[in-house]
Amino acid sequence: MSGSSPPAAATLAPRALRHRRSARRLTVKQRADLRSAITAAQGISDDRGYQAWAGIHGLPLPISCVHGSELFLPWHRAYLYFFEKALQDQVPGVTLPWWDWTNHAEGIPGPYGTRRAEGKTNPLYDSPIQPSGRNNPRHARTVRDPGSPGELPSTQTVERLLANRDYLTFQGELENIHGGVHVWVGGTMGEVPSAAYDPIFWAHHCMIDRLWYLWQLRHGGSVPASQLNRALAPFPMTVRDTLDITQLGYDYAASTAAAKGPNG
Ligand SMILES: [Cu+2]
Repeated sequence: MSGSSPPAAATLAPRALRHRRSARRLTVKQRADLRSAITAAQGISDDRGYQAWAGIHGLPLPISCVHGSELFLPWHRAYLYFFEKALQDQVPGVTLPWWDWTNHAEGIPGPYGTRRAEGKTNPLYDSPIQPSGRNNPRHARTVRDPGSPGELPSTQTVERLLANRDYLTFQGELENIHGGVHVWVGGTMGEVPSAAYDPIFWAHHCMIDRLWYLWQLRHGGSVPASQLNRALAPFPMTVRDTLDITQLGYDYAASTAAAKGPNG
């Protein structure tokens, strides 16, 4: 964690909510802002930069991400929160979009799918991988090998998921669905040690975070009391700090959040 990291969310005064939007529905300006923020973060070689943020998840060691545990959703919520703040330090107001992979009309969403955008290299298409972050020493950049869009999780799968009342059951099922999408993207995304270097990692996890939020809206669900004070290292947050996204200063775009449905 950077020495200049913001304080824990619980100590921050409430402020205007920023909306995270579907990657497919970004305006031209929102796309451009996102590309600018990622490009700027890629240009920073210290711990505020893209490579350092991607490296927190996996390589270089320690591998901090939490999978297969009760902390899967809270840990990744904290991770996205601080990464988004790092992007906002570069381009004020920018937010992470989510990839609605239940829309089978396309696989990789448009802003992430082309090598070039607006006449320049598209920083959402791929990313360098710092030498210490390479799972395979020969892989200096992220690659993808996506399946066909129809193999992605369906709206019915998401509906069944959201119907779970029990938090831990819900979380376990969501993590499984999430893992399938990592494998679907393939290449770098298919390997935990390097997955977060692929720019689409953040849009995928934003969708996971949004599904947790939709579940929270539907079930008013909290997590088991025994979980609340667990720390989410290396982030200065506990599980409790992650439960209310409006306290964290963001929301999912109103039209879709209000529908409480899976369609972004
Ligand atoms: Cu993941």
